[in-house]
Amino acid sequence: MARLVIVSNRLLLPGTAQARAGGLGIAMREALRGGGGIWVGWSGDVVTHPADAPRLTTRAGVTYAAIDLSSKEHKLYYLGHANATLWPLFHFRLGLMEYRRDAARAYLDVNRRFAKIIASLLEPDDLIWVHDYHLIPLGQELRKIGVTNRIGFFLHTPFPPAEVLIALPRNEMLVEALCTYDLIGFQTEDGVRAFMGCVTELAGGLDLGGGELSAFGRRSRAAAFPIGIETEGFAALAAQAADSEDTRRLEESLGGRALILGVDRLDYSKGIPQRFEAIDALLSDWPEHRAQFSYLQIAPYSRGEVAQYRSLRREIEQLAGQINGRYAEFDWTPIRYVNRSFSRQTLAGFHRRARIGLVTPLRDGMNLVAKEFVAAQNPDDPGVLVLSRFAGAAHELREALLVNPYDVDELAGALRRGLLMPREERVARWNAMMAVLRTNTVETWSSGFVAALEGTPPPQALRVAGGASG
Ligand code: ADQ
Repeated sequence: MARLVIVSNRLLLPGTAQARAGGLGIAMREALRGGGGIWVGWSGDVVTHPADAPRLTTRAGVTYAAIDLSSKEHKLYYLGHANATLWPLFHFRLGLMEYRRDAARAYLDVNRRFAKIIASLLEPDDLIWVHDYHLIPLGQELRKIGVTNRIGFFLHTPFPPAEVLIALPRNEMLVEALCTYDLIGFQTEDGVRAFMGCVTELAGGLDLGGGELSAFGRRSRAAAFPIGIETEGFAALAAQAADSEDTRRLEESLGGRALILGVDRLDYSKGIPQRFEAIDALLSDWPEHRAQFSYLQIAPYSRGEVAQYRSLRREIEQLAGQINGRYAEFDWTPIRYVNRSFSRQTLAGFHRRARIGLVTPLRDGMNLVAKEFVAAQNPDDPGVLVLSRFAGAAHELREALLVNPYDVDELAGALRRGLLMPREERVARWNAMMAVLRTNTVETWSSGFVAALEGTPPPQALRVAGGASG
């Protein structure tokens, strides 16, 4: 098998808390399993003069190549174009999108700098796998400096349809950059369809069927690769954590009440204010549920330097205060809102104890928390997943209670239904979802993408005669 070179915005060195925290760290570790590969990315450090060469560390046969950012790059590329322009755009939140030409330029410049560094690490047969919206132009920049390896790209977020993407100035550059990859992976078929729409409507390219496309003088392929979790590993972790000190303390604090649990990064894509409003609606419309449950929302701060995240923080704090003020008793508060993060094991134990997993993003590429909640359940007495229709995970977890997260009353109704659902129904729904998670794991995701990339024709063979688009 060819050597794999993975590139993502953040590089997580093994053994660090963030690498253990889940998500990206686990997915990349899975992709690099077998050893011999390289993972390149931003170290997380912001320095005055970033070095031209990466800092290399080798652990268990994998080379980690860390690149620092300057404070200007951090501000304009990372906080600016990636997280204040592309993140809201890709989550269909045009009202929150900011655009600055200097940030767009810095985004391209950082991708160009990454490309030069990566080119110096490559061997001829390496497969290059680029991750996420921060690095869309990377493949094109690698091609410009003569890299002829196969290059694949995977987008962890949703991809917006052409009518939304056109709000981005110079959107055709983004579409062209994506078309430069030999394989473009999305979380769902919706993502593939939206991208194909952009290729044909905005770039004059051709949809050749079966995910094949022709645009900007070359051919390439787009496909869905829904990301999964380490299903059996997470289930085992949750079973162990059932007796942990943290789970016991949580149990005692609940005093026999049902637990509704939300676990997210504090991000406006996750729909947290709507969840709080749904708790308000549930308590006001069905007073018999008062003091019968506790809703624990775990949401550590993220991207605090971006203005939209600071105002979200204020909004949620106010809502929690108002709702708790309205319904709390001297020995009960409906909402426990916690801004710190917890270890994977502690979270696994909390998921297992929860009667309801409340996962209601307004838009989400996949949402691994939904999958972790299901995997963590006790097979004999599982909880109920209340899941947004607009999370990628809703395409696979059809037996969840699927809701429109904007409809607070529908959400409140689903919470009530979950609280009252008989055990047999919970078991039947859980079995169906768990069967899907046992089939689609993080391992099948990673090996599926790599096999598909290896199966693409060599890049040199893909030029379309004449070089014209379409
Ligand atoms: P995220 O938006 O970060 O990821 P998500 O998939 O829900 O969202 O979570 C990633 C991981 O972070 C999970 O393993 C989860 O356990 C962990 N996590 C989340 N909240 C946490 C908390 N409060 N404390 C500790 N750990 C927490 C992006 C996309 C998603 C996509 C993933 C993977 O936005 O749509 O599912 O990448 O492709």
